[in-house]
Amino acid sequence: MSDNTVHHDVVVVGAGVSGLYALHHFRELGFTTQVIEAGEGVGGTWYWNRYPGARCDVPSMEYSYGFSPELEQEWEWTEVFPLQEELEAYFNHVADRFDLWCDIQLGTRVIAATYDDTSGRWLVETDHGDRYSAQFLVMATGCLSAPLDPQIPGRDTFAGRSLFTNAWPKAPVDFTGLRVGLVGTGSSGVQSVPEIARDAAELIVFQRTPSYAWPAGNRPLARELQLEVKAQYRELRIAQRKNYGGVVGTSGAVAVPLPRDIAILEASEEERLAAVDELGWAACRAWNDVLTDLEANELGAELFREMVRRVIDDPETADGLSPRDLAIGCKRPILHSDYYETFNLDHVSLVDLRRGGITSVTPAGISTEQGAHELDVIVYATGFDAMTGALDRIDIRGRDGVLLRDAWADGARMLLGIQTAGFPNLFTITGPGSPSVLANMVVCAEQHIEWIGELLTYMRRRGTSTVEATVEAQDAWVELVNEIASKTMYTAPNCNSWYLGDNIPGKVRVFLPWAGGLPAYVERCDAIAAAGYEGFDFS
Ligand code: NA7
Repeated sequence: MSDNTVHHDVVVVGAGVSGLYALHHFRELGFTTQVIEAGEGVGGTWYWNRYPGARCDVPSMEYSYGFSPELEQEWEWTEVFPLQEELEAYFNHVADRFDLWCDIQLGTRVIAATYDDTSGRWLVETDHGDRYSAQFLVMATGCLSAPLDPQIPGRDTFAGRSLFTNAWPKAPVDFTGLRVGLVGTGSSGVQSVPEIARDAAELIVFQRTPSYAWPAGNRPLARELQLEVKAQYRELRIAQRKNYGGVVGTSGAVAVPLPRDIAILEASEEERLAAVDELGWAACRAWNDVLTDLEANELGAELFREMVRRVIDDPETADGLSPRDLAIGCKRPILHSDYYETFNLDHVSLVDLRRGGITSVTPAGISTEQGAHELDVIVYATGFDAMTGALDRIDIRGRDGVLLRDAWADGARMLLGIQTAGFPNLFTITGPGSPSVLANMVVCAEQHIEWIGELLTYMRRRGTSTVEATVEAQDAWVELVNEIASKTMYTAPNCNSWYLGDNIPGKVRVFLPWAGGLPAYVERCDAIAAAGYEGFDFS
């Protein structure tokens, strides 16, 4: 290794939710740690996705670190579901408070990481030509951080302004008087539509697949409620790890309530419609069979469409916004504020691409098989190459020079979503095969980092220098991940989602996260550690 290589115990890639805590925790354990971050600031998702209306769909008081009781008490949240700017401020505060900045290199992208068999160390290279060597490499690169290229012909020819929700400019964007086209109706599109419509002269939403979106019921966080939660934070943190999604539902924030003990298949049409009268948008999921039986799911979907018809004035727009041939529970539920209501405004319209897709972007705007639309701005809310994208974009070479993306050519294979065979001392925070995107990301990140921290301390105590998942344990885990997913709506026959990689042309179709819930996952992690890290090889 050349002389300008900087040596550390741990290199962490990414200064988002995971990377910040990884730095703090590993440093506390006595490991010298360096974080490398592509953005010019910290916060990861909450740094890049600064589009209007960007908001977390987990309540603020639960989407926060539990490692420091002082931090929990001093930080004041203002809303039940926090806006991007509040989250970005929170993560900046964390970096200040725990003196993290000195060990974070901002504005630097890791382009390659190579394991050296002889020294048992990772050599990490950046786009600035820096070289770091580390015993342990921790990829805190995020699950939704590699932007998808929408690959629409002519995209670069547009004469107006093109904006991406997942790389939004820092300077405020003024839509006043402009004709705006928005492509994509996942969470990012759904959140930004009402905000852009507030100022734009015209907003045209280009929708390929209608979403199931539920009103978030966001509101200011009352001081008394905040104090009440703060008084019970210790119990809350324990309860989070015992909850399927790591969200207990404090702050009264339950947008999608738990199902009642009634089967929709046994309900009459009057009873189903009465549920809509009573529960509104929640009615479609309020039955115990909707997420387990496809026929029941379709009956639930019809109740959702009934709500769309009740809210949307124009029948054609209502039909366009109605999901069809798409199971409820296939994709991540979307929470919104006034999304559907926005389509009742005169200057907002929907282009339902199911009736004819986008053919090209032209200098003037967007052309579809249904006609052309002249625009001043195009907003792409087209999503991410989820879970594996950020890892695939770095040349990560393990034992014998094998590239991680080649090792995963038939789908990502990891043990616990933490390690992959053939890549010693490489760890992934919230990687494929862990609850990650199906649970509260902050809780998942803390659990992973603490588990890895214990493993590193165990190795230091025993004087071992490398750890690596065994192929057998990894295969068994991947099989279990698939088996559990196969029993859910995530893999229903009519389900296409980024959980499965369906949004990326050519990506192998494999269900990526662990759908068995956080408690079962934490139990497995703890049992493996208690058994001397069963399934991992040490040398
Ligand atoms: P998503 O949920 O992946 O949504 C992307 C949207 O963009 C989705 O509606 C896509 O339609 C649409 N899309 C993508 N490419 C195109 C092209 N070429 N033409 C038309 N429409 C397109 O990403 P988000 O950023 O909204 O949310 C990601 C996650 O962040 C979300 O699940 C939350 O967990 C937070 P499709 O459905 O593929 O037909």
